[in-house]
Amino acid sequence: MKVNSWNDYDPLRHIIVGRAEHTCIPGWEPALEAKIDRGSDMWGKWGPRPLETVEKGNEELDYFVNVLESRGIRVDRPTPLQWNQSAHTPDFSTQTLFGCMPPRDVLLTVGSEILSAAMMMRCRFWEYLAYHPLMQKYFDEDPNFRWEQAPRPRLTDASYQLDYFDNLTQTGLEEKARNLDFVTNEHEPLFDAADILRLGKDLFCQHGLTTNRRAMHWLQRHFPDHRVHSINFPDDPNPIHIDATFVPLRPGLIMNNPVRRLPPEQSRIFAANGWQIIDAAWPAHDRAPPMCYSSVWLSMNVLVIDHKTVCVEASEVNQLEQLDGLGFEVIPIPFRHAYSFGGGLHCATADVEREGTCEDLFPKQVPGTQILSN
Ligand code: DAV
Repeated sequence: MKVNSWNDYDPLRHIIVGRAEHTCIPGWEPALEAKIDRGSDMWGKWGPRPLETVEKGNEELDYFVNVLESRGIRVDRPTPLQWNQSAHTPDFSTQTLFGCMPPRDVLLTVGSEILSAAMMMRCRFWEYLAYHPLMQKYFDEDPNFRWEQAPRPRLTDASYQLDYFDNLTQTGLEEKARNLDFVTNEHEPLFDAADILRLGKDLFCQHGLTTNRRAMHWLQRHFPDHRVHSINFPDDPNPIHIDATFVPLRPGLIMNNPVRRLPPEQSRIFAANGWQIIDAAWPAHDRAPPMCYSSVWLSMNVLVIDHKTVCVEASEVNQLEQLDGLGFEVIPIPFRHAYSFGGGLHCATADVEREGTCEDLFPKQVPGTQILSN
């Protein structure tokens, strides 16, 4: 086996798929309202998710695994901890942990390296432990595998704006987000791996409430041969992860969420290098499933298997049709029950191996996005 993945579309050989066992709705912590707002059916609840929802989520995850394996892709699964336990560090305590679905949030694969992210939710601080048995195995089997960990954040109250949500209206939230003013601040490097779009030598990071600029500077020093970019989608009031917003489909083609467009000055680098940005299809559903943290735009959270094949949630008929029209073989995967655990088909996975090498896909650099220059 070999750890090697430089993007989200080269032919997939080996992947990790999450598991739903013991998953908890987190108790109160400073940034909780960013994940569970006051209108959510999870507001005020915390603790283990109902067993029947865990079973349904796992059935869909297992079906997804079978489809991937039937295509010759090797699939590994994490080892869930008992997430329904309190946890402590010298700096904070939590009532519960979270889960190991979705792996995409915590594991960032760049070439032969898998890096555990410095996540901003306290309940997710120990989540990387569910992947340790796999990391140990990869370390033993692949002499070139780099098993890495970003600086563990302290996540004291100083990392958050504790009054951020006080009397905050929807318009107020939209305005703050447009001004890049989020519940997390720049006190220490914080990032979720799912905010980082890997395109060969260039890493495009979404600046939002799960990833700050200090993390991008850390990533730039950690990956000195890459170019780290900061991008943002000003119309998204709740920027959590780039993979329901800006999704590469194959070399030269990206789909963008039509209600969260990349501003023109930030899209110049894509145009200058011959990349086309198209609007994603409209979601088939007008609301997310029960007890779900994410928006209806999980419709575009697809898993690309190679330049011609893509997995799409089975009921997302508009997205299926759009990708079919673009020449893809589309594999429908029922996944609405799994959504509630923290995301769609891309979120539910983390790359171990794809074919291909580190390509320079953006030889013409355009001022504006590179973290070192702004
Ligand atoms: O639109 O709720 C979900 C992304 C999950 N990784 C959204 C973003």
